[in-house]
Amino acid sequence: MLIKRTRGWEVPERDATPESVYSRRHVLAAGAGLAAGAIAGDAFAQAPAGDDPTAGLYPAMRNMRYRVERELTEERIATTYNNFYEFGTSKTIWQAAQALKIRPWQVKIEGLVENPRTVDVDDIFKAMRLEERVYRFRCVEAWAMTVPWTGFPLAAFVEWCKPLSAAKYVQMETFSNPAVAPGQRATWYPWPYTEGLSIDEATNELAFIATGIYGKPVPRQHGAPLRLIAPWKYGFKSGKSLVRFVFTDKQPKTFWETLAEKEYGFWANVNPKVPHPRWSQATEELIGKNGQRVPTQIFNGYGDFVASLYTDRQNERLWA
Ligand SMILES: Nc1nc2c(c(=O)[nH]1)N[C@H]1C(S)=C(S)[C@@H](COP(=O)(O)O)O[C@H]1N2
Ligand SMILES: [Mo]
Repeated sequence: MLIKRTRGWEVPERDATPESVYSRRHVLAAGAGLAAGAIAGDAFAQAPAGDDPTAGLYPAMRNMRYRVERELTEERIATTYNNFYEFGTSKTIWQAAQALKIRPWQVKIEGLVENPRTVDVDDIFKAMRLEERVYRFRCVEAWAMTVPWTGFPLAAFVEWCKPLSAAKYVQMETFSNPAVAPGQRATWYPWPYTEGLSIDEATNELAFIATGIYGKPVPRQHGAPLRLIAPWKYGFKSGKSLVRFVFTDKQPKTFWETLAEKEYGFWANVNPKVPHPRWSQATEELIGKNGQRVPTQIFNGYGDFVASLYTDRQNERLWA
């Protein structure tokens, strides 16, 4: 990662090498694909972000507590290779996702909370302090990326929601609008996309609500205007474009669990030793690195932060 290191626990994002510079160097170093890269980059630059009223909040300060030994994934790779079934089942949904309207955007806070309410996403922005964190991200399909997310700790948001002590889980739901999301017209899927964490997971310092990426508002294909990032779990846990948080005493039934219970469980922590029923999880492909594979790490390398969450849950299916 080509960042100028300073002492202290945070550096302003403007001190980091701009991703565009980094990408160009990387392409040059690779000695191939410069023209194609430039064209893809230009196409990306035209993706609308100008209508986002939070644009002025970026870049936010980088929190250096979360260090990653890997190089950042190139922006044009991460932003054009996505899973967002609401817009189609291929990886190239980024253009289709531009149809999503991100204002007005209302968020419901429901269930076991002091005051169930509906808030405007911009009220959440007013209440939360944004920071940047570089995290590894691992899809259950055995590809991985390393990206700088901007957002706020889910723990701060949970506190703001004022859950009752009876709340043991937080369920998170994606928007529902088949008119703009053609994937939601496929009625065999259990829409809306639903995910969830236990309260102790949700208040672990790693759990993060991302509102930005690469020092800009998060584009629609990555889950604008706000999406979960739980970096120690397989990517499907990190629901996008969230509209509803339900605090509950029951483990929520999730989208992928409902579709294929034997393949995707509730806990879904990353583990190289527990294969998916149809493929190995021992290694992962770093996207945008010419097919380079590296060993998978338990808890995606975040065991120091999260392993203790599971010491009393050894009888559960923790790994996928
Ligand atoms: N609403 C919703 N959230 C979702 C998905 C989805 O299809 N719909 N896909 C998940 C999966 S499988 C992955 S790997 C990540 C991908 O995030 P990215 O496209 O921002 O890299 O989003 C997760 N969140
Ligand atoms: Mo995924």
